[in-house]
Amino acid sequence: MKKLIWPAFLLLLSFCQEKAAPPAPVLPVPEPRQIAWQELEYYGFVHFNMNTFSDREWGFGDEKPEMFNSTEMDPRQWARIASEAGMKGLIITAKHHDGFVLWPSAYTEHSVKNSLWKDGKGDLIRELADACKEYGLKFGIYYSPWDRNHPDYGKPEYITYMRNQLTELLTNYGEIYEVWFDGANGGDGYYGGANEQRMVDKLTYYEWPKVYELVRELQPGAMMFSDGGPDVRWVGNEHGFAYETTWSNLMRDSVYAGMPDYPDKYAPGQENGTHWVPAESDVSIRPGWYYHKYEDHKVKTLPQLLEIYYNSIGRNSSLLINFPVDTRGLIHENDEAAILRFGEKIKKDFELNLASFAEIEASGDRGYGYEAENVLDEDYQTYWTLKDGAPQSELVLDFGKEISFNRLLLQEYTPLGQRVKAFSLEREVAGNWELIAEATTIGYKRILRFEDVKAQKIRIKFLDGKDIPLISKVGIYDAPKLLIAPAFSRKTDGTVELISPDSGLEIYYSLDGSTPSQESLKYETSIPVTEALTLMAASFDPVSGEISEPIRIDLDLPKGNWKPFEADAYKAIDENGGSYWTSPTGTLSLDLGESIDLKGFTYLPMQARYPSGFITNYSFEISQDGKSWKEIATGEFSNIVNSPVEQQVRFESVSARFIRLRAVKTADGKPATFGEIGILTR
Ligand code: FUL
Repeated sequence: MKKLIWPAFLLLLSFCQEKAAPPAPVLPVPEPRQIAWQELEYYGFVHFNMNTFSDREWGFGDEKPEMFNSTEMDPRQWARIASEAGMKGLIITAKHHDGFVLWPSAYTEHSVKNSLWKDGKGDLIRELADACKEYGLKFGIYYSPWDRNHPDYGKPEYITYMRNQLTELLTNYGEIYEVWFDGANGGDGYYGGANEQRMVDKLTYYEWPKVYELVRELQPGAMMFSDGGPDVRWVGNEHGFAYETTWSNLMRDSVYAGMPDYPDKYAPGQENGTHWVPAESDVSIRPGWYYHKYEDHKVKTLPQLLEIYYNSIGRNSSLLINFPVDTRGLIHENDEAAILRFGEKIKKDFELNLASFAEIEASGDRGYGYEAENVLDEDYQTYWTLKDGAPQSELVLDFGKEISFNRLLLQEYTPLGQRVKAFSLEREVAGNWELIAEATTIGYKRILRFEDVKAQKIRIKFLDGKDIPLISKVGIYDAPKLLIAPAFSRKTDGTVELISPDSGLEIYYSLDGSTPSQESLKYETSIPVTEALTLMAASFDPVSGEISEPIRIDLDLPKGNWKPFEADAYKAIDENGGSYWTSPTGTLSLDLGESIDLKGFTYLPMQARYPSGFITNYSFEISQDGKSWKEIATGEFSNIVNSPVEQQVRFESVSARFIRLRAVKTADGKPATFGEIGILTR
């Protein structure tokens, strides 16, 4: 009998116990729509519009609607890929700066209704809205305030036009979760044939308060994005990185879209910011926002995408990754492979929260309902906090046995404001606490990466804050190693350096073309390579015993003794594909220092974002004295504009000390550029 009474009594007590009063908010705090949005974290951008077909980044506004056409256009493919990659929504460029609109707007002829796509009967906004619904994604629109096509741009009439179009977009396509207002605006354009420069006052011209009112009325749940919000702000750069210290608070009234000092002054947010306007990091999966065939080989690599993830979502920002949908109207195979690989890796990194197995103890708590255990569940609504007036505090986690880990994830309960200003992570070593990592802000989510650490007990200290910390989640993870082939670089003296994709991995290599294994040479320091050979290398994880796919690097003779005829042409033989030389004469002549048996040459076109002077037709000459030259090869680099990768030309073996590559023709008629020149002796 006694046995039954005691647990029942305890149960009764817990029902009667009242939850302690919640702490007072630290202002500013998010609106409900912002709280819902922050949980999305990761969503996609689609840049697909007239620029896709004109091969531009910014259209002038004079493009003909007929240029917009494709028979394969498939928004369901975009939505499928986004959802498989783990994204929670998609935002499409409904209208970019060139003014062409992707829906049959009643207010303009510059739209899909006058294109050849589906004989002018298509509505791409509708198709994508439906596809998003089918794949469980939220749907958002990008709308450029700047319109280089519209005759009234710059006049009050255009503001009515903009409001009319927004009304169409926000009433006819179901729920819209984000409305993206671009900060780039004002400048030259077609403007209905006027072909002139039109500047506007970015602060007043668009009558933003009225626009905001309209969006609120038609889509109360929609987040409005611009440099300064009102709901979500630009992170201040286009490479997808937030800041070591990122506040969701912003001096919103001092900010307007397109202001020149925004990135430096306001983008990281301010501790004492007056409004809750969290950061969104936007970045394209390729160099350009729009599709250009010549960037097919420049899709971001897995290590690059991971850097972006940890520097955006890991730093209190959402992440918006762009797909430049191609001229078929599909996400290109390379982009699809990259984003799916990335989605898989992120899933693996956070598969198992080791903290959920720990015993936890706090330096105190606020009372019933705010215990430390709340940080170990996956419920964002429950959090640990303290009695008022104790911003310095700590959590100790005991895993019961030694574990290995390399990630710490923390989340503040932001509905009551962002608070933490400094925190640290330590482990216990022989009765003492040893620092593993420290950082500043947390916000909605903060993730720290560090080398593998072994510990049974760890301590998280909240060192400074605007008030008591409210911690919703502590995550400890052991992210698997990024097991891909090492990267490499070469110096002009021939030395090769192999770069490990992750800490804790070993690298094995061979110099005879064989597939590397643990039995091969182990990479310790740079490898001197003075002859032509094939180097193969792979990364090896000593913990799992797994080895990556190998990379094959075909190396030729070092360039250290080469001398160009013109001094600054060294940039074309510096083993750095990122640098280039522009030749005023269209030729590049080299002294190889000695007579060499040549079997061919290589030409890497310049790799910069806005290329020029690609050689399309060449002549290759040799000389024994550097004075009289003999042409031994001539031809065309056929697809170099669309695919600016290294070109290889082979010929009958010939011995020469001097070589010369001459541009017979360049793609754009501009002076020839040389990214890198090499020889083939094998
Ligand atoms: C910028 C625009 O000018 C680019 O074309 C692109 O749309 C990017 C997302 O925003 O401000």
